[in-house]
Amino acid sequence: MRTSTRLAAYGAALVVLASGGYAVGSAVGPLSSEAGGTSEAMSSAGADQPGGLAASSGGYTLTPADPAFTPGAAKEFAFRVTGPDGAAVTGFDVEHDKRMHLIVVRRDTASFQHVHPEMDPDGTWRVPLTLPAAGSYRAFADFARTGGPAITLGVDLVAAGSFEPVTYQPSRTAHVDGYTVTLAGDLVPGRASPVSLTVSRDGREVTDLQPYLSAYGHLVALRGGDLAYLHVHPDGSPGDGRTAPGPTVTFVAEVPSAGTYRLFLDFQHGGVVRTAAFTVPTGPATAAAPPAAEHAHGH
Ligand SMILES: [Cu+2]
Repeated sequence: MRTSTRLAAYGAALVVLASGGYAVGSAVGPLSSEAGGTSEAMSSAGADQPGGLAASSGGYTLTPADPAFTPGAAKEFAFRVTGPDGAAVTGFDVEHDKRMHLIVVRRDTASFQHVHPEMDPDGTWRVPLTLPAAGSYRAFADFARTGGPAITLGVDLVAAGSFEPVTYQPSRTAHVDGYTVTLAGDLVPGRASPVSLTVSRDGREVTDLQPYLSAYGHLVALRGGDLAYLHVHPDGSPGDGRTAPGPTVTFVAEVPSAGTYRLFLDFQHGGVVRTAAFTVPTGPATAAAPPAAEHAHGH
């Protein structure tokens, strides 16, 4: 009983957040103080507004065939993207090696998946997907229509059942499968901020990372509170003569507002893609962004 009460309370909070996110995405309704930064970012650079807050943006709409899952049970997840004319879009550009990137995160960010669906000729995308545990999830479709701008649309998925939301304290070190990944650099709101991630295993720096999605790492940043999805660009690419296969991979992130962000780094080594997760509060907006090579914090 206690669990279901907690779940109900958390669900109510999610509804508030979700509707707030929708208001931001569609630029209507009262804006909370937290949404102010987003509004500012929107008006100054509409194309750079955070993605993923709405199922529909710029005339494009993401529609899942069935958003309901059974926890732990694999199923084929299918969805379409319809365009301004209402028809399913079938022409997509390749970005980071793929025409469609699907990121699926539990709303508390305790679970993160990055998969690449395949498209049927009629524009239906399909991918095997398992929601590992009960909870409300956000699915982000990151794509560009042929010749069009990059767009990220988001929809909620659900795996029915009780769950306890996880909270995260700030952390710049991640441990995954015997690897340690440390993050250096500050996220400064409104400013292109270099972020460096250094990978080691058993105390030794890893210098033979393998390219994954045309880079030595793929980084996704999500804003705490509303899961705004932020594009993060790798600084350099394999084979450009200045980018080494580890131990350090550098990205440039521009976050739209102060807050705490969850960062997920996908990296490939030994033929396996692993994900390292970080929890990073933004640095003071008045401070100059430190060079990436400096360790801003002694963690
Ligand atoms: Cu992808």
